Amino acid sequence: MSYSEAQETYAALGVDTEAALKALSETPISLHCWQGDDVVGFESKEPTGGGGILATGSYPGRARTPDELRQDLEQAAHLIPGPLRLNLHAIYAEGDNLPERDQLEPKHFQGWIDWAREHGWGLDFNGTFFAHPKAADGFTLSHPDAGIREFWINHGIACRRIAEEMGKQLENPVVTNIWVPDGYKDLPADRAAPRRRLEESLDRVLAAEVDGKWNIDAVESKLFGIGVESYTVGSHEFYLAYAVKNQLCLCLDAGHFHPTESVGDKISSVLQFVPEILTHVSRGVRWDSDHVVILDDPTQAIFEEIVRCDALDRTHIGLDFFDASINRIAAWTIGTRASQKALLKALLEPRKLLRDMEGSGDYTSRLALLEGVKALPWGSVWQEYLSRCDVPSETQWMSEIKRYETEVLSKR
Ligand code: RNT
Ligand code: ZN
Repeated sequence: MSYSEAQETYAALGVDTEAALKALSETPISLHCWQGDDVVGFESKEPTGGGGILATGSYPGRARTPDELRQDLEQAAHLIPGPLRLNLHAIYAEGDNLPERDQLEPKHFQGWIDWAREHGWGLDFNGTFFAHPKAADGFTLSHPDAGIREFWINHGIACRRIAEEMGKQLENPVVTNIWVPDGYKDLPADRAAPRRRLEESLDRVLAAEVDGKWNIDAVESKLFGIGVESYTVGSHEFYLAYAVKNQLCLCLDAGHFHPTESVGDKISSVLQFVPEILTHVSRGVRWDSDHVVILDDPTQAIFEEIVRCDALDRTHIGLDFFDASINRIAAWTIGTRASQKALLKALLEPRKLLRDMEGSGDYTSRLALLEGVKALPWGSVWQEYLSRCDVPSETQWMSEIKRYETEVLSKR
């Protein structure tokens, strides 16, 4: 179906496809740098791992240097429509003599800042509270040892200052997300003490004066991780309460809840009490496996709820998956385009009609229409967007990946 026919079909349901395309084109997606190198970073040459974060697979072509990672991101950007941001972790600092993580400074990220400016991307940031000797026994900000806590507190502060400088230079605020792996493999005898220490440490990280105009603080909970099956200090309840109390941005990672929980359903609740949310769009298969995002029902529900809550301006959309068993640039492309398709479909929903049906108690029509919209020609609207953004269609972009694989990745 042509775009103009699709436009008419939607118009008959009260949906303006041009308004949907405009909203889509104004919504940046934050690409997570760590899909490009299996969450290794540039501190040392060898993958360090830890914190229960595990990229599995050995597909050739992993980016090993900042330049390789930037080259790969530029390739991905040719295949992804619309505005992008780059989500960096502290372990992606650049330089020959990098200091310890508590001493990192903006200058160690200047290469990224310059690259982002040149390409018109915004930046986001994360402290790296894993893959480090001081995280080896499974605790960081909630560690019983005050000295180790101090190290991680100073790391958190350093990261917020780096983010502030990134934001200032790019004139575009940076979301700094805090996720810590802290927890016990087996049943704790004291669940409260580590949580009290985590709160104290976070209070200290956030007490450091950083301009809220350029740095937005976010916190991310988790249900469990590998080796931390019985108890996670930073649970959902902990961070939800902490974010509400301190009016922080709350990060919702799609893989960090019980598999039968709907992350989409949480959005309207938390937005009532926190100023902003950050999504980590991800796909857990049986557990928090961080598979590449696809256009599935849980992903659709997340974007539907953001749009239904009219909360695009209070939502930072970030991705969080890492698959080392397939082409990493294709993984970025598949996951980002899937998120954008979900967003577009949400924007094309005949909201008014559905709400009128609901308001009048006609739940039969509501269900019929919710099911009916699945067969509407949203694919034609998506194709129109791809053409306008000068990005290859769904069946064409993989040939670019194959070419890049032959010309670049296979030579690494
Ligand atoms: C881990 C969290 C966290 C990380 C990244 C690398 O379970 O989801 O967001 O994936 O910070
Ligand atoms: Zn996450």
